[in-house]
Amino acid sequence: MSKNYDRIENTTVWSPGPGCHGGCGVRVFLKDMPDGQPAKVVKIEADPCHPWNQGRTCSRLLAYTRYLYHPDRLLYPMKRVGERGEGKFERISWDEALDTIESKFKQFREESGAESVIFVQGTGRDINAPLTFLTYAYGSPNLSQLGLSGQSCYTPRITGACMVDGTLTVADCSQFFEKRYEDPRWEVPKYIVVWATNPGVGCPDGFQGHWVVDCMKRGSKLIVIDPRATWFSSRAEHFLQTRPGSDGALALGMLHLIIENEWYDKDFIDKWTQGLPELRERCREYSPEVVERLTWVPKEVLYEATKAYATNSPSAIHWGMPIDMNPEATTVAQAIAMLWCITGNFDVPGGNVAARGAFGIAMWPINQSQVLDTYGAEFLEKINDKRIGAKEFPYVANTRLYIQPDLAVEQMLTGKPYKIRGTYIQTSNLLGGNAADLNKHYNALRNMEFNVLVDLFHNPTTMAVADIILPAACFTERNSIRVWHTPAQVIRKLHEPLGEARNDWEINFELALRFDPKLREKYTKLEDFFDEKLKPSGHTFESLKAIGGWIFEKEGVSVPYKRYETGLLRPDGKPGFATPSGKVEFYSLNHEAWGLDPLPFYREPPESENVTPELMKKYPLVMVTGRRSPVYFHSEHRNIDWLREVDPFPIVEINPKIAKERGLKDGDWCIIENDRGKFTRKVMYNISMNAKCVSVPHGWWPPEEEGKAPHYFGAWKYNCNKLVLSQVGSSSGYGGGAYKTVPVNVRRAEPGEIERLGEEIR
Ligand SMILES: Nc1nc2c(c(=O)[nH]1)N[C@H]1C(S)=C(S)[C@@H](COP(=O)(O)OP(=O)(O)OC[C@H]3O[C@@H](n4cnc5c(=O)[nH]c(N)nc54)[C@H](O)[C@@H]3O)O[C@H]1N2
Ligand SMILES: Nc1nc2c(c(=O)[nH]1)N[C@H]1C(S)=C(S)[C@@H](COP(=O)(O)OP(=O)(O)OC[C@H]3O[C@@H](n4cnc5c(=O)[nH]c(N)nc54)[C@H](O)[C@@H]3O)O[C@H]1N2
Ligand code: SF4
Ligand SMILES: [Mo]
Repeated sequence: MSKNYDRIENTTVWSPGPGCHGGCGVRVFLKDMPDGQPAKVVKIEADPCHPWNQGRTCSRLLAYTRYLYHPDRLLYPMKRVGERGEGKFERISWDEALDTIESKFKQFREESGAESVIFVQGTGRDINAPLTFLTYAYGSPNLSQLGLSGQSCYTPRITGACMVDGTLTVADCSQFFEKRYEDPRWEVPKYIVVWATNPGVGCPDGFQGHWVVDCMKRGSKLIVIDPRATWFSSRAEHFLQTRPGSDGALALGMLHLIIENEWYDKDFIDKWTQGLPELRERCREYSPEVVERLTWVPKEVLYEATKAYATNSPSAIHWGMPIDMNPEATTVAQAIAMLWCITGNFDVPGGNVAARGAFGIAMWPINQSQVLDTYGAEFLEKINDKRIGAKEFPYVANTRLYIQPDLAVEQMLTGKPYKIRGTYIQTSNLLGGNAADLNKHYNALRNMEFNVLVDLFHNPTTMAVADIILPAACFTERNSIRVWHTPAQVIRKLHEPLGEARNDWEINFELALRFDPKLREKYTKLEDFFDEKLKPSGHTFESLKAIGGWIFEKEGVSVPYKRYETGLLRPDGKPGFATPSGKVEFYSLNHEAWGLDPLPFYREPPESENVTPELMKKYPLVMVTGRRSPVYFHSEHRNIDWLREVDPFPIVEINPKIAKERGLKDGDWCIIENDRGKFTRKVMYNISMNAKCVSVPHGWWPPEEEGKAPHYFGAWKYNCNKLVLSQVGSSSGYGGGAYKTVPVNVRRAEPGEIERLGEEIR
């Protein structure tokens, strides 16, 4: 058979299309086309020589050609010509689109200040750097993942853990070394705690699930903490089947057992930590009996699992986003970070290693001190003055640069303390799956004078609120760089984009130069910016491309281990940790200074059996939303035929016992409801589900349904977020989006009820 491609090129993926937190090295099979047409991608596969994924990848990547060449892709800039919701858009030129955005946003800036525009991203695809660049060039303090209640994805874990050990860590699966498992410096973790994550399905947060499997093949045993059975739990030595939202109590219970049984690392504690006596006192409130009641984990199971983790070094914990959706999530993150510190598993081979970008490269300023370095004190002061939530919440004011999203949506509705007039939304589908409290976000966005959306397909958000839509490019259509931990990698453009789609980076770069002309003195083209960032690696964009596209740091900040001994963890270069005391803080001096509890503690979910027992009588089941599907990324990919075939329906996973009690058979369409609303799902029996919980995947809006108002592709029929609270869930300002602990009832649908569901937009 003759081959249907002309050449194979290598590059790195970081969405679009698979929908990912990125990193895979891939091989792209290209066919050159006649008459100057863009080369065609005929096939794609994982690169077996790339150290990150070593030939492994996901189904969404393998279906890439169905995404890139999908007939519904947005290929030209468009403006709305009918009423919002009518679905009438007209093609316009890039010049007209960018001129309109420039003049509207400049008008808002002059009349109401730059803070009157909120810049919105979804999860961390290749978007954090370009959006931050644009936001600050325009001058707005309001950078956000609007809709994501409590900023409850990674931010609470990162910021909470920083209070303890001053950094972000990940389970050590040898990913910081080019030779990976063969590197003699690395050790196999004896235990890996898989805590509130299912990494095989989603490779979340730059961590690949197959790395855990690789460690298991080399001897690692598992401890899994999850309310649901998963592939990993079925292979675990200890499976702690928890009550959703109770991870804080569990972590404190583990700390209590470790301290009382002296299963800790005494040398490390004496030399490098402070606050153990205070922590010990606090943990006494979390006896095994109390923890069993709060978490549903039998105390014997708790004891054995804790002992296994604490007395077998090295061992590692890898955690997932449901931690962020716990009430008071930053303090839950604190407690878990204390576990890897107290047991001496911090920055040791096979433990939890400090995760640094290769060569110390930071693509965008993440925290206050980096803003200070990049933009200066005056700018930092200015944005802190107006940033939504900075006055109310110490973490918003002092740690990461995102606003408090639950306050932001209120402000969009009330105009208090100042009016928000527009949004720039890039990589987020708020109404199709992201935002808690769907109706509230719908009304807030409709209340804006001008919304810009940058996306690849129409979705409920573009339909309901977009005034201008800009078409974004797929990953083989664009240049970029990725330095999320290691290695430093280039993403290379392999063919011209389809239609007039553009790289998000190029779009934002051009707008940024229009809003801040001074930037033109520094950069003439986007690659100048990339070269500036890559400088510490000794490479330019082109030279890194020429050597194969990726490079590891040989020695320096991103190379483990025990960097607290060598001064690589602190900005001043002194040994120790980047905390106020320079030590691991079991008692947080930052918290003390900010008026927060210096010690970790547990809070109940806002609606739960112990807080709102009356409500639980009416809605006795806990809906845990958002477990990931291997073939979808959030609200994407329902239109990709190869993927949809695998997971065709919006389902609810339910224990057959409680389904039968409600007269529901496997495959029936049911109603799921609480006082905030109702939606429908197809019943799927799952005998491993706890009989008090149901599991509902999020992000469902079938693209084949009607897009215009009031249908919005069925968003109001299937979107579970109608029932999710949007309210501040943490005294720090970050965490506590109550997506995993929603009281509901499940019942049979009345005749005609499902058809009417789309009509109750309020
Ligand atoms: N009920 C419930 N809701 C949840 C969650 C949950 O667990 N339960 N999880 C929450 C979490 S953790 C997160 S992070 C959010 C995620 O929320 P979002 O990131 O908003 O997720 P998506 O629904 O994938 O929306 C992304 C949109 O951007 C487009 N897009 C994808 N890549 C690009 C790109 O590179 N450039 C541009 N311009 N557009 C792109 C896609 O077509 C899509 O329309 O959802 C949250 N929502
Ligand atoms: N295929 C695919 N991959 C993805 C995504 C996607 O949409 N699709 N989304 C990406 C994004 S933005 C994120 S944030 C990550 C999320 O990925 P993860 O961090 O892995 O989080 P989840 O998939 O929400 O949940 C993982 C497990 O936690 C369990 N869980 C639910 N609630 C609780 C709880 O309260 N406590 C405990 N201990 N466990 C709980 C769930 O049952 C599930 O098995 O995935 C990323 N990767
Ligand atoms: S496996 Fe993960 S990083 Fe690799 S292409 Fe798929 S989603 Fe992206
Ligand atoms: Mo996320």
